[in-house]
Amino acid sequence: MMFPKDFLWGGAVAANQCEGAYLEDGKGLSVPDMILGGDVNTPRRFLRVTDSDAFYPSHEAVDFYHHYKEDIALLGEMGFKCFRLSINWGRIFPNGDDETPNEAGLKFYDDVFDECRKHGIEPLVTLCHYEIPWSIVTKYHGFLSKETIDLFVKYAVTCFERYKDKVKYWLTFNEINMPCMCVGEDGMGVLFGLGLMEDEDINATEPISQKDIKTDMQKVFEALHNEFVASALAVRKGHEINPNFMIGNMIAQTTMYPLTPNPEDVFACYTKGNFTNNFCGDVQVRGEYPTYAYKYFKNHKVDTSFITEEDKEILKNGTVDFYTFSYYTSTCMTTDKQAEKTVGNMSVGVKKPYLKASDWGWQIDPLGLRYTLNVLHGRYPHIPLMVVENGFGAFDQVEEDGSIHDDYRIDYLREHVRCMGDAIEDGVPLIGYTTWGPIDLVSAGTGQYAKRYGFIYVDRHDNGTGSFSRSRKDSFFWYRKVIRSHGEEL
Ligand code: BGP
Repeated sequence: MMFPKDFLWGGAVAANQCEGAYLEDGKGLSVPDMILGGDVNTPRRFLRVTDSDAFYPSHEAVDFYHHYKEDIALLGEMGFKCFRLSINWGRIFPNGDDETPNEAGLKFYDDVFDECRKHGIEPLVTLCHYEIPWSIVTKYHGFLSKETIDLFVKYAVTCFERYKDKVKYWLTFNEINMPCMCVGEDGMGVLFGLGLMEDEDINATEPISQKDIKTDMQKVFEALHNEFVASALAVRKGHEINPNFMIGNMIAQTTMYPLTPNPEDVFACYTKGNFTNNFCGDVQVRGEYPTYAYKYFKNHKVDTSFITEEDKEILKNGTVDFYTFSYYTSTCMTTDKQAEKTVGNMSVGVKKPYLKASDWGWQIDPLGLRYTLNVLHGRYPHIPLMVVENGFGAFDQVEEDGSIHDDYRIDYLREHVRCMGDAIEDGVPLIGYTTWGPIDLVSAGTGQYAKRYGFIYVDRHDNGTGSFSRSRKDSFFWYRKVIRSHGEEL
């Protein structure tokens, strides 16, 4: 195995999926606080929080807010070199447009980063992992408004200045391409990513299923453009504050293959994959909109006058230092309308023959990760890559003696680590790997506790029972061995 000695082995979480304490110490509401739980057969629903006693997974999540010391100590015990986590924007600016930041929120992350350093763990911080303050949705329609660019930059600068000596690695927006996958299909992805929602839906008094939340193509791409601008401005400011910062983008990667060698399938795959997987990365790495994006907009009657000359200049001057992505699954493309659909990380496509799938239907394709790394390196040869999410959501069984034998998770991770090692040998400059949810947390897609990714089990269940106590699964010991041996012992 070819993993470098300074490889950033670790895990990744998002504030809204692990912290809980959703109104504690001055935090304001943010988007996920409005999304009810679901399951593999029941889509999540939106309902603005009233006094309802409905189940909102983010409100308690796994209570990392009160367990962070214990959790980070466990990550340290596994030998983590890196811990990816997000700052919940609403803890810092509870209403999004507050004059001054909330000191209690800033202090919390100071403590978290200090705790990481104590255990020799490098934090990798996502500034916005679907955590747009709710007031920005209601007052500004999320990133549809130019004012939100300024609000984000102010928030980013506040974090950069406060943590400039504690955090080196930053990501601006989690899975910035999510709206490209969801537009016209799933309004929850658009709400998560852009904080964009129609007033009629915002004010609904009955829950709205994620598929029924309305999305408007013109508005989605205008808001996404503003997000690109906000990201580029933040990159620029960050480098002014600390020239050593490494600031990256983050893409939800769903690798696509043509279902058949029929050129029609090959071309359908190329155009779809290019837009969903590559478009945002091209803007953030190369600093300009690619020509195929203009073609897409033309085909979908999106007026692109929002891409001004001034904004083009900003994009050019705010390109990222490294490219990061999530990778769970792959999919196939075909022009055959009868082919059986598959599911994945909000992705659309059809089932790939040959592959097994998780209980949530996400197909398992480790070699696809090696392929993806090689393709990405070919596309952006001058910057390092990092896999910042990968993992296996599964039901875990706790034995009478408290042990958890999660061989299925180990099998999944082992094969993906092996393929990353092969990619490094192929010449890919891969600098790190953070598995998704090293501590069990609530799922973003379904809102469940039962869909577990962790090396560390959290005793909490969808029926509201459980003590939040933590315990080590078999995979905990396996990952510790992998890190200790620099990927030699799998
Ligand atoms: C990514 C998100 C994460 C995470 C992961 C797994 O899209 O960045 O927040 O949740 O997918 O998805 P799920 O939670 O639906 O299993």
